[in-house]
Amino acid sequence: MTHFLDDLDTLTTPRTDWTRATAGEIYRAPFNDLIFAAQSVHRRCHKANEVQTSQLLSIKTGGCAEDCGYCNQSAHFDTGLKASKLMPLDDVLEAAEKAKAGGATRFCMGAAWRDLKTRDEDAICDMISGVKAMGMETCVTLGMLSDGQAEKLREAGLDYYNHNLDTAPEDYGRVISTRTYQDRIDTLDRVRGAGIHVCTGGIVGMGEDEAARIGLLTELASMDPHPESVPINHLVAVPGTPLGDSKPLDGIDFVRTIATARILMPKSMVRLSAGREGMSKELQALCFLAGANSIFVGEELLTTPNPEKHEDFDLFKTLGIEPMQLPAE
Ligand code: SAM
Ligand code: DTB
Ligand code: SF4
Repeated sequence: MTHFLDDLDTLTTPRTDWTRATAGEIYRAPFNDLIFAAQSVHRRCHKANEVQTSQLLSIKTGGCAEDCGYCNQSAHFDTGLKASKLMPLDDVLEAAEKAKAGGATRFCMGAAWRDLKTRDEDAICDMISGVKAMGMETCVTLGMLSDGQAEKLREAGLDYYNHNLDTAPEDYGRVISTRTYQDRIDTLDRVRGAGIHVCTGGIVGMGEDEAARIGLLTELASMDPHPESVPINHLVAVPGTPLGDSKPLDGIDFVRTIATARILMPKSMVRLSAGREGMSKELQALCFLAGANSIFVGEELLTTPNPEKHEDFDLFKTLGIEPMQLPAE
């Protein structure tokens, strides 16, 4: 009988009825079988040698009311980060122009907010429509949304909303206490309901166990439809945060996480997100082989370092990877 990891016709059809048991079987498969299956799925559903590039900008930094244990922007922890107010529109648009000139195709604006306040909606919509007018894809991550807000953002030209599940439901309380897993799912439902592409994923390397990584991936792959974009972040451990002295996840386990995401959500973009600064070229190459096909470019993520752009484009060249281009305007 054919092993299910060899049945590519079935694997490349997205399904939302994954169980943790099957996801665990995939995650724990012999490494070569796992990578071969993930790469086979990948090249049936995506261009084999193409990677999408997004660039982040922190439009409002620090002083956040939430207590996410990984985050240096929470007002609950003393990390020495300087908080700032919402950035003026012109500065945001200038940064987006630079990102576009540097080759990024999507501009993702992040704010250290618990939720989007009515008073900030117009300023955010102006940023979205300004970036959209440059011909870039737009993404924002602003915390929780309430009824009607997602529609407003969509009308301004928003393509993607990022809001992460972060970890498995049973691990969540260890990391965050100020909002629930269900709050996150409610925001994602509002985003989906407004016709905005969903970008949601999580963080590994937070001291979670393997079951929690498999649980997170199963939650993501149970969303119907699957999120269009799935960021897999490795924790950027920041001293002063509760998770600041977490031990990095073993590289092979990290690659297993990426490969399992690729197989569970064959058509989604899987983003090798935060944490690349600490990764070797070889580890990143294995992640691309395992099906990652998106990265953040630019020397800063939101508040922490990311590889220099020229290093990333050199790596692409070494690997024969083409950065994804936007369709001609
Ligand atoms: N405040 C909003 C929120 O939490 O939804 C938007 C910005 S928040 C920084 C976006 C995401 O970045 C978080 O959900 C988390 O998954 C990720 N993140 C934050 N700090 C991180 C860190 N130190 N390492 C890795 N990922 C991190
Ligand atoms: C996501 O999943 N990763 C990005 C983006 N969505 C907003 C954020 C990573 C943040 C890393 C820590 C920092 O630079 O502040
Ligand atoms: Fe605030 Fe977002 Fe950081 Fe949580 S992850 S503390 S919500 S900025």
